[in-house]
Amino acid sequence: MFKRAIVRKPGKSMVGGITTAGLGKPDHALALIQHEAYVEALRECGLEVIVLPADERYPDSTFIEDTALLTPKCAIVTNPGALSRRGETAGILKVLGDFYSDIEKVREPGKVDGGDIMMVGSHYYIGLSARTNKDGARQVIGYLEKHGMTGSTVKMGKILHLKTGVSYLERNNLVASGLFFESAEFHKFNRLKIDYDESYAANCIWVNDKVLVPKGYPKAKKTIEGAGYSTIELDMSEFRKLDGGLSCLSLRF
Ligand code: CIR
Repeated sequence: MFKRAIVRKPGKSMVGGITTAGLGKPDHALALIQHEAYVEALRECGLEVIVLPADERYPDSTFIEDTALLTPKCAIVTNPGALSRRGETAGILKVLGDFYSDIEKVREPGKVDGGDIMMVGSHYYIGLSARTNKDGARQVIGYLEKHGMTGSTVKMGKILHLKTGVSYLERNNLVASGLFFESAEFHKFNRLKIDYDESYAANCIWVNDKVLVPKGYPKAKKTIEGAGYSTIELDMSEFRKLDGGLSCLSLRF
């Protein structure tokens, strides 16, 4: 069970965030409304939500998941793969001191985005993407082992982050789209398939036995509810324009 989440409000500078989506520029005012609904949903799941102010210096800083990995035993601050996002880690480092006595740090030449790390109990799958390299994964696995946990790497195709295509929903259930559904690595899980035309919904989050799903993906919602979860639908249109999904907007711990 999670007790808390850390989020960062989207700043006006988000219109200049990194994107490959081709969906146009996000509307900041609408993004703020969607972000508030997201925070409300986390509260509904019983979490205390720490809301950090917008940081206009970093257009992508609302995607706070990429800056750290928060485990029950230690926090690991990442070294984000995109140069324009490197400075985001200083902000999270300050906040984590209130909650963790053991804070580790990924260092050059290691690169890691938190969106590439999926927690399954005390094991962490780390996707090797354009944002996360082998050295970064090696450092994360070293820190995990130091604190009695484990990690392994996952090869990936052309997809932004590991959790863009696969999400663990506890109780052995894993939603997966595309190649991840076939991946031998994940055969041991009860795999819930997300169709290609709804692949954005493969990024969803389990929060204390509810699942937050993006609005507008009815087949995915039905599949997840069919596995026994109650869902909360959230409109993510403005974050999707920046390649961001539900998991990216918070650090849950
Ligand atoms: C980026 O490209 O870094 C942002 N525009 C989107 C980050 C999404 N984060 C995530 O999936 N964890």
